[in-house]
Amino acid sequence: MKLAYSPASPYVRKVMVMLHETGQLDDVVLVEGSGTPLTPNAEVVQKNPLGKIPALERPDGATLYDSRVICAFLDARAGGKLYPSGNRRWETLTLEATGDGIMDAALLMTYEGRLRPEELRMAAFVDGQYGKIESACNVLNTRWMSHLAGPLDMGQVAVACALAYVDFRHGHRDWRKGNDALAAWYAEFSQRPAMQATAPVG
Ligand code: 99T
Repeated sequence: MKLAYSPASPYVRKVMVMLHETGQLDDVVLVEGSGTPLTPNAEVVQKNPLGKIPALERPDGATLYDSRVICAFLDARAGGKLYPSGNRRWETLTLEATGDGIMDAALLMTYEGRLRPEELRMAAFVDGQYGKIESACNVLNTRWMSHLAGPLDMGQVAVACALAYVDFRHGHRDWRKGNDALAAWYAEFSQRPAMQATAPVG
């Protein structure tokens, strides 16, 4: 299988962690696929009309996107390891959506700073996006610690990849402040070999 990839993308990182944790790394060839809304990657657009990565081309030629679909596919292929059954499944999916939402807000902040000319940038928009991250971190810290402390699942992976991306692109914003339990969980989770092997670069 071919994975359209960038070492800076937290969405791609979710897929990479899934591949590491389920022993499927050797089944995938990585193909650089970076692009932005201003400079779309033509090869990626052929596979995913939205021009976004990750996109996973399967052996039969069909391409899967986005990261949630790819992770669900890879998990099923591995025999169902990182999406539990029962009630915990819905919690895991909600936690994954929370991690992805943090990524979405952080990526909009990145694009505002990198793609928009300085005179057109809107500080209130960036602050509004960071407000979503603060609010999500606060809820993770107060309501989700018991789930985060449980057996490995894709919700935890998404949250860890999201927090790492906030550090990577917006390190001057201190999401740890007032979120001691979340910060301690993240510090420990980041030590997993799959997380260490996929730290963002770019
Ligand atoms: O928006 C574009 O045109 C290109 N952007 C992307 O491909 C980003 C790369 S993160 N990926 C997504 O937005 C995927 C979102 C989707 N919902 C999913 O797969 O879950 C690049 C980060 C960086 O370089 O800072």
